[in-house]
Amino acid sequence: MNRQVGTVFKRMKGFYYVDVEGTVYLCRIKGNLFQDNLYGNSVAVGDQVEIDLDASEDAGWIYKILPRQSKLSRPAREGKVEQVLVSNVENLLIITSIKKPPFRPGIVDRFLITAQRGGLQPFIILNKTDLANHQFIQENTATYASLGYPILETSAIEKTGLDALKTLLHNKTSVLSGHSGVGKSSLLKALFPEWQIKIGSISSTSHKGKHTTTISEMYRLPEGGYVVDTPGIRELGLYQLPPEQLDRFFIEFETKRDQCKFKGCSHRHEPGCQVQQAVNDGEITELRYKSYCSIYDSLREK
Ligand SMILES: Nc1nc2c(ncn2[C@@H]2O[C@H](COP(=O)(O)OP(=O)(O)OP(=O)(O)O)[C@@H](O)[C@H]2O)c(=O)[nH]1
Ligand SMILES: [Mg+2]
Ligand SMILES: [Zn+2]
Repeated sequence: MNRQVGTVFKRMKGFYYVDVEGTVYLCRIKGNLFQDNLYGNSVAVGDQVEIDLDASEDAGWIYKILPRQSKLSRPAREGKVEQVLVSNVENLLIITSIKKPPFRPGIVDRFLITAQRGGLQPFIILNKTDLANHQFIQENTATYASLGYPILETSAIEKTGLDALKTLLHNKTSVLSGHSGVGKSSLLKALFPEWQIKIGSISSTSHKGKHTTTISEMYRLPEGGYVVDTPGIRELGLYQLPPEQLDRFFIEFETKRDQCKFKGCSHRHEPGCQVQQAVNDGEITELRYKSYCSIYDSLREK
């Protein structure tokens, strides 16, 4: 038997494409790999896997996933299982657009939480800056900039911000994620025009994307590093996050949350809440507080 270790860079039609030092093997999963965990995780793009090669030596079987260093994940099957979208990447590029589709802070906050839980370094990429003026862009990004999250403004159409994006990707493994139609694939195509990447269009009525990218795929960067393009996501659930732990993921709550009058304060209705006080004082933005409340409610419903 010929055993090898490789990286999953694509999954298509039941096959996992595993790269072993530059050679690609089409692999299937050994039937008993997930037997203890029937609804459990599957193999994700980015996974390091051990494979057995067939006698033909161009195909094989995945029989083990090596421990993951990081993961971008969300709940699946009504919250019962964790679905790992991509593993073993260092950077999470949260791709957003300023217009068409509009900037949605709620999903950015969910990505920031997911990055922290999964061991990823988050970057907020604001694309389609050609569609808005400077002031409008500022208004939408000020909160995140003031919290210290790195924000990069780009336009795949006008080719601005691309050098900085390239620098960010250089010699790292990164994943691009976000709603459909924000321009994830367009940004990669603008950087690497020779890559075979499909670009979609935007609905003229809803301004939503059309889910053009349908599978996650990892690409090797010509000057070092890897990047994963992913399908647009509609929403990002938070896997098994107890609502009372949510406040830990809002960095501006950090110095306030232990000063509340009641231990285990939900920062919603309790008197003597220092988080609510900070919102009233303008130290915590309404935007982030509203986002906290809406995520808190969604976690309680679960
Ligand atoms: N005006 C403008 N349009 C852009 C920009 N970047 C992308 N687009 C357009 O947005 C549409 C969607 O682009 P895609 O790159 O397919 O978006 P995506 O995020 O990969 O979408 P999914 O694969 O569906 O998740 C296309 O019509 C692009 O031409 C930009 O910077 N400015
Ligand atoms: Mg795409
Ligand atoms: Zn409180």
